[in-house]
Amino acid sequence: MKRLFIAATLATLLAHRAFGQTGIGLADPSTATLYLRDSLSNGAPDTTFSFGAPGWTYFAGDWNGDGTQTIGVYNPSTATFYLRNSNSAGSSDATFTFGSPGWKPIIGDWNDDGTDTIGIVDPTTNTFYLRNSNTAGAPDITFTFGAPGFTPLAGNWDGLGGDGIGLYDPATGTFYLRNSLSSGAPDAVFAFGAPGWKPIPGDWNNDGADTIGVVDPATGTFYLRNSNTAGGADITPFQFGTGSDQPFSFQTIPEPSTLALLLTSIALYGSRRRRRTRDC
Ligand SMILES: [Ca+2]
Ligand SMILES: [Ca+2]
Ligand SMILES: [Ca+2]
Ligand SMILES: [Ca+2]
Repeated sequence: MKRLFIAATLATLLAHRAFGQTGIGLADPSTATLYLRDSLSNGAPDTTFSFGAPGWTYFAGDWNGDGTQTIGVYNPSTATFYLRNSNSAGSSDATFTFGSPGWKPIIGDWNDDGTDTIGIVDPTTNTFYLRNSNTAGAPDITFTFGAPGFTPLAGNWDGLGGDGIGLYDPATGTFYLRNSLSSGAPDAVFAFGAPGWKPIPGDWNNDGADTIGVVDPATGTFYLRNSNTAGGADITPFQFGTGSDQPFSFQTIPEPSTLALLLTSIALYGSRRRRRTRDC
């Protein structure tokens, strides 16, 4: 009975785990200023700070595996990554080169160990070079995917294992998502948004699966969807920034681990038993 109750509670918690929180960030490429908002709605930034330099490429990742994602930046002229473990101004906690000047950075948990690490895409050949450590060194995974000219993406599209990769064609607003870190056909192909809009993947409903979003650069309006299919926005479209900034998502409150969920279900069982004992 006890085991059954814990299993049922754990299954319910896992199926509806909406405990974490995903925020959105904008980097102003002209001033190297970051604007972070903790909720997916209209409003002012919750955090504003400077990091990096004008013209660099911004993203967020969980560099230290503590469940929250913080800022990183890539200098495309020197192929240098600068990663920081808090969302504040200050020096980088890790600085190293990876790839070649002009290549495009992507971030993901390639080996599903809870820590996000770096990747780089050669835009002339669409070769992906992924590394499982945030240090200089040889890539751990190398493959080609898609056609040059597309924007590379990463995310846990199926909510299983680690992150997969993707491409966004800005000319047509089409996403090409693949769950495996290898060459091959995409697992999902669909259009979302309009040509010229900016892609922003994220786990908007905190269920462990990353899904797509787009930003209209003319208005700064975010359209976020909870499944990797064509359709409308699931979250009421909201405006943040001017549309000229670089958008990215970040986990601001971590999702609980399966162990934490198990402990919660045991605690719930204990409190239910105590209640029943009192009622008798
Ligand atoms: Ca972290
Ligand atoms: Ca990892
Ligand atoms: Ca996956
Ligand atoms: Ca999700």
